[in-house]
Amino acid sequence: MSQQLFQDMRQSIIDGAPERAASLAQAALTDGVDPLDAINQGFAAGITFAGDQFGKGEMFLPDLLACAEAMQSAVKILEPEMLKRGSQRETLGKIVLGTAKGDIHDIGKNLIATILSAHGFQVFDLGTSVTPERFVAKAREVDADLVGISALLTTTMAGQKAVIEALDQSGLRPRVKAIIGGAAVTAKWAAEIRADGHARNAIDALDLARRLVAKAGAA
Ligand code: B1M
Repeated sequence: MSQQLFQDMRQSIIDGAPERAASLAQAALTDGVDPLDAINQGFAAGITFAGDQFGKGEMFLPDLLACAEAMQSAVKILEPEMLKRGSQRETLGKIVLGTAKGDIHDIGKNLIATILSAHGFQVFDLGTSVTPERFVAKAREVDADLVGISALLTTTMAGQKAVIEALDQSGLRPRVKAIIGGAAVTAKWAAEIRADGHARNAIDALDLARRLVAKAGAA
């Protein structure tokens, strides 16, 4: 039953069908499917396939945009349930989150924001194409514990390094920890730019953020 549902979800993204994606997301909630499973096993499989096709030149940008729109409409339906499932009152820490300068990919970053806020983090989402100066200013303004920089393009990964350097220069680091993520981000890149950690998905990001604030609290 779920396997067929996941398969239909994947296909709704590949077809760039936002209404079908939204109704499948609703069906998943009605059936009690974990919204993160719906994303990881269903919808995200579709957007990954579409991205591969695009990379091979077998899909054009307007079609990829339609796939992204379908993905966003599914996530919008699943979001309230993700927040509800994780909802807790205690504040674990504050995180300033954004996508690196020049990068407008925000589906993954928005998922990270949802999961972190559902599990007790206060999230200050600066949106997309954020300059290092804005990351630093917001981190200072809200007295952040963490700064999270997402980057999906190999070219904008340099923006993650620029944010970390700006945090160093501002004197906010090492107290404020910098975490990074995005499809092409590796442990090697994270070490090279001296990030405090990297995560491959939303659950990894939650574990990492929890570990970093706990370590800072114990120090
Ligand atoms: Co673009 N795009 N795109 N795109 N796009 C990629 C990234 C690409 C790999 C596709 C490909 O060619 N195969 C390629 C990059 C190649 C490269 O640099 N190596 C690419 C390109 C080239 C481009 C354009 C340049 C295309 C063009 O204009 N010619 C252009 C760039 C625009 C810009 O940013 N300046 C562009 C545009 C777009 C759309 C607008 C059409 C759309 C984005 C819509 C939106 O985000 N609102 C889009 C999409 C959808 C993709 C793919 C297909 C899917 C990305 C996505 O949403 N995945 C992508 C291919 C791919 O990644 N397989 C691709 C689903 C999401 C849930 O996963 O974002 O990986 P993800 O996030 C994950 C993890 O990475 C991690 O957790 C998330 C949740 O699990 N994570 C973090 C992410 N951020 C994190 C931060 C953390 C921790 C973990 O801590 C802070």
